[in-house]
Amino acid sequence: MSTTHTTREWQAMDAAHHLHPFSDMDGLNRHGSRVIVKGEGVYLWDSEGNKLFDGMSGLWCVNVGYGRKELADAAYRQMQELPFYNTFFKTTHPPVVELSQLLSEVAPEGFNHVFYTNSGSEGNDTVIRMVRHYWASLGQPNKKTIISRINGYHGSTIGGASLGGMDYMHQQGDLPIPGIVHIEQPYWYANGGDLSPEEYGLKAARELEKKILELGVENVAAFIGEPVQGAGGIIIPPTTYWPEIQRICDQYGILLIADEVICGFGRTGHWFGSQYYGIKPHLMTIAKGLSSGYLPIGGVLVHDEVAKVLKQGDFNHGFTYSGHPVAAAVAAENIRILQRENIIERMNSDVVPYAHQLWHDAFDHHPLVDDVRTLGFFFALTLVEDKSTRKRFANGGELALRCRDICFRNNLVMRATGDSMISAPPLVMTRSEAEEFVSLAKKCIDEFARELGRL
Ligand code: PXG
Repeated sequence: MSTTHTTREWQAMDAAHHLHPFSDMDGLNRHGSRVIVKGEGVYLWDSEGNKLFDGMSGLWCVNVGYGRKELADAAYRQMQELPFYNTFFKTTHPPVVELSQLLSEVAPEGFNHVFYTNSGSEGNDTVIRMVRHYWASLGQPNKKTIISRINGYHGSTIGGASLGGMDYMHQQGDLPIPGIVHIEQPYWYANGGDLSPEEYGLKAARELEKKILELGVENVAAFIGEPVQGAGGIIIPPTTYWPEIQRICDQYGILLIADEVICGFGRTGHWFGSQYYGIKPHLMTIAKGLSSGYLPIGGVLVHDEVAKVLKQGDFNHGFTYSGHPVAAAVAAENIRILQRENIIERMNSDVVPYAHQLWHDAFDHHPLVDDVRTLGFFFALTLVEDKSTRKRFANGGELALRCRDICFRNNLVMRATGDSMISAPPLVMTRSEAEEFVSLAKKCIDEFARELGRL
């Protein structure tokens, strides 16, 4: 495994020089980072030789699993042939053309164009500039405001974090930027009160209509949302929500943007989360599963209706590495793997129903948890004080972090978000791996419930 340094040496160097994202550095360095050295399939290994089940697909991205030689070969071949060239000044290259062609094959009808970035955050920054440029090109420069949602996650750049609805991010760096406003998230368990999920889904969607009328439709450019909120805690909207959002966007003629960074490339059991919900966005932000995380690449899939306007002139936007040939070659091979191995169809016909059943059998009647939820390869539950009244813990966030630490000690990677425990394993998880995953999760939640005197 890691032979050049001992774990302690890696940890000391890490503490001395590396600022981690979204981390309490003081706490982290007191305990030392876990050093991950290898991955294969759904598993990871640390520098002490421990084998972990990766219930987070890296960071919602390693959809085809670790250790894919085809992807390493694609990168190696492309690095030798043409490691870099730009696409700014009347040039292109085969990997970016091939990937664009492939994306228009797998994307929903009408999505025949793609703009490349290096990440989801840059994708959403691109979206902000693109929708404003679109409306300005149509002679409506005042249509600038983008409506987003509280507790949505759209990235960490200034644009991405502004679109996102995370207070604790807005507090750092004076965000959101002007022209971005937030409405309620469709989170029935927390906000639904006495309404049925279906009634509440309509109510939450109609917040969009209220906001459009309040701002004046002549000032509103677009609405953006994740089909299923990922980082916000795997929040699966009621079935009535997205159709009503679609109706409102259609009625008022504003653009609908689906942030597919997590939902895209199979996570929901469809190529895109928009397809699961039957919605027709104008733009879709993509990243993560596009390359299964093997190299950084993201982008914006653009519907013909918007592309035909953008194609009439310059869009003064782009990154040195937009459509980087090596990242593009790896992403194209990743899509071919998803196609060749029928990974999405296989999930749906086999592992998804089985794993959902296991998850519900393990947790539906568990005394510490409620709002047990599954969709495609999303698995989540909420730690609750009293499930009969949907009463949540006042210190739920802190409890979930303690629960996550128990999982980590037991070699299961799960995330804690607020008072939810969430998981999104690689899409290649087999039935027997699903059994192992759910029994590990159950063992950890039981251990925590015993610690709290709830079992
Ligand atoms: N949109 C969505 C829906 C995301 O989930 C981004 C955009 C930004 O992508 P980049 O590639 O710029 O990170 C994301 C990223 C978490 C976590 O804690 C989630 C993300 C990133 C980091 C942490 O769940 N999602």
